[in-house]
Amino acid sequence: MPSAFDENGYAIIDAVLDEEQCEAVADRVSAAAIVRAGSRNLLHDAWCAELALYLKSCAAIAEHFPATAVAAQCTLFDKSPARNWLVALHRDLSIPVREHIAHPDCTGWSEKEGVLFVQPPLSLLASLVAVRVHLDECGPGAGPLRVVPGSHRHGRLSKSEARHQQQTKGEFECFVKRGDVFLMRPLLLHASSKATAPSRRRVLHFLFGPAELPHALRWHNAI
Ligand SMILES: O=C(O)CCC(=O)C(=O)O
Repeated sequence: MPSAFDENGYAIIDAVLDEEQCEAVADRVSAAAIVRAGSRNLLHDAWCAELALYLKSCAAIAEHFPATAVAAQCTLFDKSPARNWLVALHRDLSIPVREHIAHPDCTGWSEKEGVLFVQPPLSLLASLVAVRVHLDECGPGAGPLRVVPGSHRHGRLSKSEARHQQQTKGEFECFVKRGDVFLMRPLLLHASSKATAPSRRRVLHFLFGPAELPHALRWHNAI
C-alpha cells in the first residue's frame, strides 16, 4: 500500500534535530555564509556532509529512499523581511552534475555558482527526495513553502495544467517547528510567498538520489 508520502509527495518529520543540534548547525551556517557568496554548494563543507549522513541515519527519513541513496546537493534558503523573496509555482527539474553528456534525454543545461546543471529524465526526477531541515520555526508570516498535494504524480505539466492542479487540489502550507524536517519530492509543485512577519526562516535543502545516474551522468558531488 502506498505511504502518505508516496500519495501526497510530502511529509513532516518532527524533531529531527534537537535545540542543541539546531544551534550548532546554525552557527556553521552563519560561518559558511560569511566565507561563501553562494549558498548551493554547502555539501562541500565537512559539517554539512556530516549532517547529510546524520539525516540518512534517521529511520523516519531513510525509509523513504534506498539504503544506497546519496546526498547530492545542499542549498541554504535564509528568508527574512530584510532578505525576502517569493517563488512562483514550479517543480525542481535540474540536478547538479560533473560534466556535460550528449544525450537527447539530458536537456536544459545551465550553470549556477560554477556548477553544471541538467534536466535529467523524468524517471530519475521521480526517484529523488528533498530533505528540508528547518533551523527556525516557520509559521504563516515566515513565507512558508506551499505545495500542491499529489502533484508529483502527474508527469510533465504545462503551466496551465500546473495551475489547474493548484486550483483543484489546493495547497498545503508547510508550517513547522525548529528542528523539524519537511520531506518532499522535487516534482511536487511548490511555491512560497514573501515573509510578512519579523521572522527568520533558515532551511537547509538537501537533495538525495540514487548513487548511479542514467546515461553516464555523474553527480557534481555525492556523499
Ligand atoms: O524555500 C523556498 O522559499 C524556495 C524553495 C524552492 O523553491 C526550491 O527549492 O525550489
